[in-house]
Amino acid sequence: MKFVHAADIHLDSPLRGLDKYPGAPGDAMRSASRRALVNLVDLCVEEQAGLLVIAGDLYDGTWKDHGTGLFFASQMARLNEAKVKVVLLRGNHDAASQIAKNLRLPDNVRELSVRKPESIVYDELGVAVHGQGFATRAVTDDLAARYPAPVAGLVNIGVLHTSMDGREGHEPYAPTTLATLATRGYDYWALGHVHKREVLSRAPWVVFPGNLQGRHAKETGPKGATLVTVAGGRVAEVEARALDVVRWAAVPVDATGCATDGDVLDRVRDALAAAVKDADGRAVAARVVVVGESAAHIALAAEPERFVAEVRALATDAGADVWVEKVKVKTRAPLDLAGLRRQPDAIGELARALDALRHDDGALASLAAGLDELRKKLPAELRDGDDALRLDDPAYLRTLVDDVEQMILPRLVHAERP
Ligand SMILES: [Mn+2]
Repeated sequence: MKFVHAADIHLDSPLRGLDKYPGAPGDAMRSASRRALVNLVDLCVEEQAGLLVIAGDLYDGTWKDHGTGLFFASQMARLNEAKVKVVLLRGNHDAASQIAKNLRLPDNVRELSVRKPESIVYDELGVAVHGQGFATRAVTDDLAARYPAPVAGLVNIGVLHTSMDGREGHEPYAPTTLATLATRGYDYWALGHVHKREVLSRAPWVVFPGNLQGRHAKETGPKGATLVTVAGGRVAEVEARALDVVRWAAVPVDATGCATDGDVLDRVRDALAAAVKDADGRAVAARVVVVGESAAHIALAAEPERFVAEVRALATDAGADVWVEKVKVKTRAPLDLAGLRRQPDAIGELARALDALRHDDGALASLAAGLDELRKKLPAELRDGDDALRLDDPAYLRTLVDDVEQMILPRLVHAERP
């Protein structure tokens, strides 16, 4: 008997940060979560799995319209025809309190209660499934501690939406520990919530399958579900299967030694080609980060918009489905900073002032205070999140000093000795 463990499908949620530009593959990106779900159903059918377990956050939140629920129901009907049972429970995103609309699902689908832990026994599969879903968005109790006793003679699967003992970037919901899970005496813990795949234990098996489809630039690499083979009444094999249709890729490009921006573009082209190859025919959403000490720095820093446009044009020309989500230029000029700071002229004075600011916590704090009015006027997406302009944070301002140094000094030096 095989079963498939998935979680965090976030059906119909958009992929983030993919703005439109000419030639960008828009349709492929918009339908990604649905097509990944189709891949999940295909996997269950092809592997003749007896059971699909979905460990929460099937939906991203309440649906815009019934289309989302109807699409899920249609895929569950395909599993019903193939005689695949489905057990799901609600996570923080699709907690009972979050999803107002109701939906009739085919008979093969069972939802674990949100009121108390319960067990569903499939004698024909030799499996008992235990779990409790989220009634409200923020469940802070250790739900697993009250899960039912295992059923003797069956393979016992615990389903839980949890942050365990804390995972970076994830809300601390239904926290628990490996020790608590082990006391339940189950064979396999099918977890959800954490979007990065992780096998926490092999005895018993405790697995985050990761989300089905990466949704933003931090969710790179293969995404999918976990295929579990049961033999002789125990878990015999656990394997990751990639089911994503758009692969997020971090594409680092080292511009060290490049003489011109054209040389850098050649390296970007090669790096994008490698990312496309890694994605095995999927569409790629790429974040290109150019680093290194390079004479091309002045050209890149002088007209960053032009460079970004050229990178995107190059991705479009490549013919593959590549979406350049963002281009970050973090190159440095081949400058003798220490030498510049010793110069007795105006450039030397500026170089010294920037360096002094970097090391002066008081000055950075008063700069932060001076920028406070500006910070309050920033739109929300620039005040929070990964790429926020944290103008109230002296450590962040210190990184801006680095940027300013690399923006101004090379051009002044270049203007003096072209
Ligand atoms: Mn979640």
